[in-house]
Amino acid sequence: MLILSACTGVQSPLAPAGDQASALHMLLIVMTVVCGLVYLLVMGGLVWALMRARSRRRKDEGRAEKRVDRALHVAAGVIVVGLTILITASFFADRALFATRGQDAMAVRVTGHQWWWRIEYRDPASGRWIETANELHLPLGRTTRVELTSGDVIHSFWVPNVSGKIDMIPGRRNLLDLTPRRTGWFRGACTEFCGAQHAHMAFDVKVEAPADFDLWLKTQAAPAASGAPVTGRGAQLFATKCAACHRIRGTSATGRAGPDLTHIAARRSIAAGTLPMTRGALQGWIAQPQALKPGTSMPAVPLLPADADALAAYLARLR
Ligand code: HEC
Ligand SMILES: [Cu+2]
Repeated sequence: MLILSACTGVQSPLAPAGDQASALHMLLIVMTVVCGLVYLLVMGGLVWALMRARSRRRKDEGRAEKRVDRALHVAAGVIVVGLTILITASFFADRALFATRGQDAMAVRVTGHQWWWRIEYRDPASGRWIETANELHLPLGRTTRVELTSGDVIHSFWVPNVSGKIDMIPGRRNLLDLTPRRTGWFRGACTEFCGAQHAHMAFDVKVEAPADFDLWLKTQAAPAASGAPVTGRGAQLFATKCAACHRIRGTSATGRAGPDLTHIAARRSIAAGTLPMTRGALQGWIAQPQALKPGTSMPAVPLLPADADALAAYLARLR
């Protein structure tokens, strides 16, 4: 099972790609080795004792008692040494997790919702918050401080390759520092059972070079209108049927109940990692979200197939 869980490496604490995950990985190895050795020692001792007991039964009571005494001393020694190693390793791992806490870091807010992620970046230029959803971008080698909370029930935020996990609790702000050291796509997930579609509450994580990240953030900060035509049938339908829940900056759609769709087509997946980002998947999602993710807060809006297609075509242009 361990091998299977690590074989792709996009969602695995066994393939660390960040400072915090490396510290936890080291702790995991130390704990496995120490506990493994203790286990082997205990089992070996047991087998040895059974064999001795069988070969010389009740031969010499005094010597047997002495042997038991010696074995107990060895066991006590193993426990003291083992626990000292574990405590030391856990102390240093813990320090590594909070090593960046006093430093300046990029601020990102992530809010858990049943069953998607609202993600907001602080624009370094204007100080404004830029909203997106379900996809977290991180600049390589820089520390990002994620401020976590929830809009409904308790969720938990975990990107196993980059850092440890921490709960998202309504009315509380929890902080988690992420310092990635390897570029690429990773997968994050909700790790606190939060309702029927908990398993469909994942997000994509992209670690990229700082220059690429800055470019991405600039694109995200811009309204949709600057890059894509926001007129036509799809745009009209959106304004009447979807704008109450979704925002597309640069248009009249300002709803906040669902994900910000300003640059939806630039994302890698739809509905918190449920479907890949393609025009066909968009159309399927718009036509029947309840069939793909039963219980989701997005209702099935009655639409003609041609209308769902026009909406998908419109959204697919919002890069
Ligand atoms: C009652 C509010 C509501 C209405 C109306 C609504 N949506 Fe949604 N929408 C949501 C919510 C909530 C989600 C997140 C669902 C999830 O992932 O579980 C969502 C998700 C989406 C997504 C995926 C976004 C992402 O980041 O993955 C798309 C695309 C979308 N909606 C399009 C539409 C379109 C097009 C319409 C109009 C036909 C529409 N929605 C109407 C609430 C709504
Ligand atoms: Cu959740």
